[in-house]
Amino acid sequence: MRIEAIGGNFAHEVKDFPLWEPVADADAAAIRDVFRECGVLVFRRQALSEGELLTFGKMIGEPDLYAETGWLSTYPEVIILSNMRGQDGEMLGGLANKPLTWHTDQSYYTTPVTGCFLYGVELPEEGGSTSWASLYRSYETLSPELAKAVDGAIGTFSFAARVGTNLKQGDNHDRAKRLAETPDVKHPLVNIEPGTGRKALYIDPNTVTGIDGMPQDEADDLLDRLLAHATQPAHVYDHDWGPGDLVLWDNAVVLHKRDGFSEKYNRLVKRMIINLDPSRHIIPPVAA
Ligand SMILES: O=C(O)CCC(=O)C(=O)O
Repeated sequence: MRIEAIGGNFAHEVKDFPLWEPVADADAAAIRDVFRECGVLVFRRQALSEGELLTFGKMIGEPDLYAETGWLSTYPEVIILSNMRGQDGEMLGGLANKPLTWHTDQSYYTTPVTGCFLYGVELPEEGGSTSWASLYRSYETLSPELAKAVDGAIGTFSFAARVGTNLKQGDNHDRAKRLAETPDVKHPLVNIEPGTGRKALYIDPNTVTGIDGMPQDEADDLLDRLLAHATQPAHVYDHDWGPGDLVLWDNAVVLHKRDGFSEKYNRLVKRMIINLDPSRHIIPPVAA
């Protein structure tokens, strides 16, 4: 096994490592260590059953269940993202072919499940790439002025803002229930990794609606500047998917986005969320 930074980027690739074979404890520990430091790990050209995906998830942390009950696959921990329909005409999974702008998952929960991976099964010829931006690098390269503005700042993270509160006719009961069950939550905009003391920015465009004690126009301006800084090319890894690629990331220390793709192509990826060890990873805390 070799673990290398991809093109000098923050993301790393684990090479020559078939995940369908039993993983030695020392290799598993090395993988967890690099993942903890860099936040995005790539394994290319794997051929994994859902049972093997679950075994991989358990090597990283504790796989968890999704709120989106309509996107489930065979194993309850595995969901499908796809624009394809099954033989019954129903969508096979979620998110279809639309572009997804920069975001981080579950920031609107009091205790986000931060580990996540995608496993590519069928990919479009064009489009559908996924990108990740390092929030460690972003914090470490902030100008003194931005660092001063963000250190100690508390943001409001809103599920309602993220999904839109206007329920339309045809929206299912699950969506109304989730909106009712998910009030706004406050998290610090800078979090500290418990083991190393390293700091990471924590922002989520379209979800952070304000900053405590700051007028709305100033907060909006600060959030825009932080996003522009965080997503500049030097902080971003773009993944051009091939079948069998597995990309693991930590939502507490990276943002991600996806390019849209034409409806004429099929795309199917499998996804799992994983609780990471809170003594070794940032779990965004609730701010008072
Ligand atoms: O489909 C992708 O590549 C990314 C999906 C995504 O952004 C998400 O599931 O949060």
